[in-house]
Amino acid sequence: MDRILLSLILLLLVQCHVVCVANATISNVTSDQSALLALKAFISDEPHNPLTSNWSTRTSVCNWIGVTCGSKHRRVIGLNISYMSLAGTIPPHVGNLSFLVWLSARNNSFFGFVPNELTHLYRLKSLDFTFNNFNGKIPSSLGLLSRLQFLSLWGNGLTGTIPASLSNISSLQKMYLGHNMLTGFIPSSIFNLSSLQIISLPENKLSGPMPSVFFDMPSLQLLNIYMNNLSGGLLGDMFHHLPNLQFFDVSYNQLYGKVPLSLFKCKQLYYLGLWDNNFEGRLPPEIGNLAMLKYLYLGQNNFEGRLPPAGNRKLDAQIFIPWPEQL
Ligand SMILES: *[C@@H]1O[C@H](CO)[C@@H](O)[C@H](O)[C@H]1NC(C)=O
Ligand SMILES: *[C@@H]1O[C@H](CO)[C@@H](O)[C@H](O)[C@H]1NC(C)=O
Ligand SMILES: *[C@@H]1O[C@H](CO)[C@@H](O)[C@H](O)[C@H]1NC(C)=O
Ligand SMILES: *[C@@H]1O[C@H](CO)[C@@H](O)[C@H](O)[C@H]1NC(C)=O
Ligand SMILES: *[C@@H]1O[C@H](CO)[C@@H](O)[C@H](O)[C@H]1NC(C)=O
Ligand SMILES: *[C@@H]1O[C@H](CO)[C@@H](O)[C@H](O)[C@H]1NC(C)=O
Ligand SMILES: *[C@@H]1O[C@H](CO)[C@@H](O)[C@H](O)[C@H]1NC(C)=O
Ligand SMILES: *[C@@H]1O[C@H](CO)[C@@H](O)[C@H](O)[C@H]1NC(C)=O
Ligand SMILES: CC(=O)N[C@H]1CO[C@H](CO)[C@@H](O)[C@@H]1O
Repeated sequence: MDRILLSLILLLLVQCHVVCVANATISNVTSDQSALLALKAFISDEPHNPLTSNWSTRTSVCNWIGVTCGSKHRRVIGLNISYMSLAGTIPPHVGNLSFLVWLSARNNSFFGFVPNELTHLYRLKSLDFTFNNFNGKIPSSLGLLSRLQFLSLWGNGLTGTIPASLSNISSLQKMYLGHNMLTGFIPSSIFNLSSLQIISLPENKLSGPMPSVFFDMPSLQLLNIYMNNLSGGLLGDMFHHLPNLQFFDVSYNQLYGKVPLSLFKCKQLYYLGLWDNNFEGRLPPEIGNLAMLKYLYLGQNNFEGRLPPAGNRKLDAQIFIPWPEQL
């Protein structure tokens, strides 16, 4: 009995020792500093680069431009280097910023891969790499960032498929992956994430069928798959599970068949883009019940009969793609 207890305590001690040592090696503000200096070293040293003079070891990292520290523990919790005209790669060392909650590097010229080491940032709630030149695949290990609420890789050169692991991020609210070169099917498991408010995947090369929706997603407001290569039909009652959908755009795909009646039960819908597919049949009078509808794009299909009266709606005008909103 005593021996069992003793070995249990010993085991716990050994485990704690291993964990504590592992954490200690990446666990003070000095390691935050070396991670940021590594990042700086991977950014090309142009005259307009504000980090060159500002990120200096003469002052605490907490005074560096773009860096936010926690008020109590003085560790780096936020990094915002958006709109700084920076060019370079993101080194794996960024994964050592173990207290990071948000990482924003929008509108720069970062290139290369999105590093796998970002998955060590298990506190991360927001990852924003909008408008850069990243290439390679979306690391499927991003699915381990279980606290992520905002993910934008919009406007890069990413290839490969959308990893199904993203549907493991149960806190994800906004997913912007538009304007890349993503291929393959849209993983249907994404429509299992009841937290999602925005799924925005336009201007990629996604193919296969439009996934159906089998579970209620009352939070989903925007579903944008404009300009891809989806085929097949929109399945019967999928929109019953999307009662608060406001924006639905599947223009410029290869979809066909009738538009399901359930779509016209989405009372909040203000944007409906079906332009340039092979939809057919008559649009039901229920379309007139969509009181919020302002933008309606139906052209370049095989619809029969008269289009519903325009009212205050923009019919077949220039299509508008909302960019990822800022946090
Ligand atoms: C951080 O830890 C390293 C060893 O891991 C140590 O050398 C350094 O003095 C520590 N820095 C601070 C500010 O505590
Ligand atoms: C770096 O920039 C921050 C924010 O603009 C400023 O408060 C700080 O004084 C600058 N530090 C140096 C060393 O230039
Ligand atoms: C990052 O900085 C930009 C411009 O300085 C600002 O508009 C944006 O809201 C900031 N983002 C975050 C997450 O702090
Ligand atoms: C930070 O990360 C890099 C690469 O992931 C690693 O080689 C290095 O040992 C880490 N540095 C510290 C100070 O923990
Ligand atoms: C961000 O980048 C996009 C694409 O290059 C550009 O159209 C937009 O004007 C940029 N925004 C800012 C504020 O620089
Ligand atoms: C989601 O997480 C579970 C549990 O960690 C794991 O078994 C599963 O493989 C993950 N799914 C994907 C698609 O990565
Ligand atoms: C969606 O979730 C349900 C219930 O949690 C599960 O049975 C099903 O396998 C999931 N589907 C996918 C595609 O992940
Ligand atoms: C679109 O998908 C079809 C198969 O459904 C394929 O034959 C075609 O090459 C794809 N087109 C593009 C531009 O990817
Ligand atoms: C890198 C590493 O081992 N980090 C661990 C530090 O400790 C926390 C719990 O206190 C773990 O959740 C981390 O995974």
